[in-house]
Amino acid sequence: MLHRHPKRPILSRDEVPDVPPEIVDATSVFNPGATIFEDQVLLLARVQTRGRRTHLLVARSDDGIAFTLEPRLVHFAGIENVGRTLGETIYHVYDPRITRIGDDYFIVVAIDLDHGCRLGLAQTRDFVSFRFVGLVGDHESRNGVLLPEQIDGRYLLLERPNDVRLPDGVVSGNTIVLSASRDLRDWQRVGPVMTGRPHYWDELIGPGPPPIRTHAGWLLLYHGIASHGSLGSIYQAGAVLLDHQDPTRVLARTRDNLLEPRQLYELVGQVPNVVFPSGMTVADVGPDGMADDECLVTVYYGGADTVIGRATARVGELIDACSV
Ligand code: BMA
Repeated sequence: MLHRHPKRPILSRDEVPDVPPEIVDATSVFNPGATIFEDQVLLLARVQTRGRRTHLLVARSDDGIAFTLEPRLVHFAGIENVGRTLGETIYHVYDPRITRIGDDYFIVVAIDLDHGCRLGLAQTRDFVSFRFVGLVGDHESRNGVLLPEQIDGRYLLLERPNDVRLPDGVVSGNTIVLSASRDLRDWQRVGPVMTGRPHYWDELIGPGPPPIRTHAGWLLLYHGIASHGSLGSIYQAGAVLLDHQDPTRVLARTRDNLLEPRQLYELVGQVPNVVFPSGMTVADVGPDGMADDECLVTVYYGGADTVIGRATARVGELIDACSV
């Protein structure tokens, strides 16, 4: 359904530039945010070092296949205040989802702090300087993405609060919820959108890249986790259609996953058996932000927490897959 590009993966540690002393001989590059910027495909890639530190780097490409990573660490100006205010250390900032609204590019990230994981929001207009806007809500959460449109004057965010403690002690979540804000600072929970399906491929879930507007509703990719106890988990990708005016309403959802770990670089790596869709671009979207069936969706995903893969599908194919 999602067709992998023959250059597999499209980015790996071999292409990560050294940025000494922070990055030297990087371990991995994965889970990128993606957008179109100045007629290029731009990724915000998560780079992990041999010290298990995480940095975000910009990568650009003319064709969406051959990427060059810039030898510069992305810094969200003001993020240090979060640690100071909470009296906690910021350990990692990762898994960015980029949403364009007008001239602004908003980036939702996961932030690992002493007490757990929170969502943060940053903004840029040039991908050179970035401003930290604030934390999203006051609860533990991971995997958040802003919708590309305001509805009734409110910004909307799909997120996956971390409120399930797994038998191994890891805190995760099985429900995607919708939150709303008028100023991007004060967030209110609107309601649940969808939950994981126990015993199947998507027992635990989290939203992927920004949803796209189609005639059938918001088309959202999400990741689903099948847990196999001490043998670990399998991360896969699926899709769901949400009502345009009320995105808490699920209209249709893929029965099966659309992308699962099959290639060696998805099966083997730092965390085996992971495809993690975090970035997406859509070609030929209309001026009203609407993608028709023929529009090509390109997904940039993390493979085994080690590399970046790329897969494509037509909007119509993804809509059809939701309705099976
Ligand atoms: C999730 C996140 C992702 C990661 C995935 C698989 O909980 O931490 O960053 O890709 O696990 O390890």
